Amino acid sequence: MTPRPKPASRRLAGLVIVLALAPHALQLQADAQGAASPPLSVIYGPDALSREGDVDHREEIFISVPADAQGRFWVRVFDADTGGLHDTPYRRAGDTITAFRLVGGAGAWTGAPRPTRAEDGPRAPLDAAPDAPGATLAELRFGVEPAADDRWTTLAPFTAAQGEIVGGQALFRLDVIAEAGDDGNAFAIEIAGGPEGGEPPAPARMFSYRPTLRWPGGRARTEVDLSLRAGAPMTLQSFDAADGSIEIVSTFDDMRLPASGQDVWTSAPFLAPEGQTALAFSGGGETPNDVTFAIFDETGAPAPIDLPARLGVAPRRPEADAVATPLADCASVAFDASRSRGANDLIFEWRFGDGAAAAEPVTVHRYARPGTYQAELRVLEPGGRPGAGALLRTPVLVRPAPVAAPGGPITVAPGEPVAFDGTASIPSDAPIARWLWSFGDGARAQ
Ligand SMILES: [Ca+2]
Ligand SMILES: [Ca+2]
Repeated sequence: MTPRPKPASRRLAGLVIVLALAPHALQLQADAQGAASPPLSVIYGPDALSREGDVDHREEIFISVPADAQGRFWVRVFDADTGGLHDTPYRRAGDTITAFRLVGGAGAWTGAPRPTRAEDGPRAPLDAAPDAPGATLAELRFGVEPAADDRWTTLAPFTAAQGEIVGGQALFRLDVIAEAGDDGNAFAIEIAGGPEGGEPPAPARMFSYRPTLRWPGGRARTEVDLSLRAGAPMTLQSFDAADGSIEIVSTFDDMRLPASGQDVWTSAPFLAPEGQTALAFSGGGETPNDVTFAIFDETGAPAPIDLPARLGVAPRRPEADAVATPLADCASVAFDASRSRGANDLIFEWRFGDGAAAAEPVTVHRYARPGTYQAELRVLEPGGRPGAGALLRTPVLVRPAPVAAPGGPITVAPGEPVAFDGTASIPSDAPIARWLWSFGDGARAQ
């Protein structure tokens, strides 16, 4: 291993690069986005205890943009420093050095080692991850840096052509490495259209396979989006969630998963739900609380976790209200969801349990065959965020209709009494309770 230069000189080198790449980068101002939300990614120096929640002192964040995107993208980091606001100082506060290294070219994504399942229980020491392949496009280091505290710093620009091209996407890797010290460095990354921010020239996605994230305590919770195949068996493995709450929030359902205790790995199997899905962290024995986690599929491959994390509160779901009323022909049922509550422009979906569906809040459905059906009402607020929907299941019993048998044609003279016999009628699944006759001349009997 080659000896590392002293942190101070590396830091200086980093700032020189900032100046070279972006003349405006040091005219730093905390913008509205930065001021509104604390940074939720976190990394601890190698001398920190593992019960701070960071097992490898390293974050690998992948960036994906369309391979044919024109123009320049800019990687920006909020609160890149360790000190001042947002960070977690320890014994030797201010000794922590964090490197941010943007990597492109062959191997930037495909060559990066993927996390594997750890033994559940107390942490086994993780080997320091070797540097993954790829071409270094930019590298900056930060220690205590008032110029980078509580504000955005521009790391570097890149173009799609500099990435690793896979399936029409250009992929990059941002290695965030805590090289020295024991403090916690909270930060956030964004991909912008210019050195001062703004929309990128094409959609840019960021994801990680085993992020370390924090949540600040109180009612606020930290959420990340997941892209899972509905119904797939998955396993969430978390480390040091300090008995906080971990929930899978999907369009129609919340699923609480067992969280890890302090300084241990815990696995939690679950079935991927349908719809927009997020993972939400809150509560627990530490404030702020930091967790490292990954989600594995049945083959042991890790699923991408979308970044950046966002801060939210538990979503207010609409309330589904479903009434199913059998109609007189026995085969038809009136469905009424009109008393559901939520946004004014609620979207309704009935699934009647026989394969048919309808999109009106009030509707009538005729079943082809008697039987017991599980009707489902989905009520959805527009926008498709996780937690925007409510689902209600209603059993529907469609009874076989009785068959009336009034007897054959009868020829009689006027005034002559006629005997009618309906006893050949076939009951449904219950005895016949009443016979109603109408004789065609206005007279009725029962
Ligand atoms: Ca700071
Ligand atoms: Ca920081």
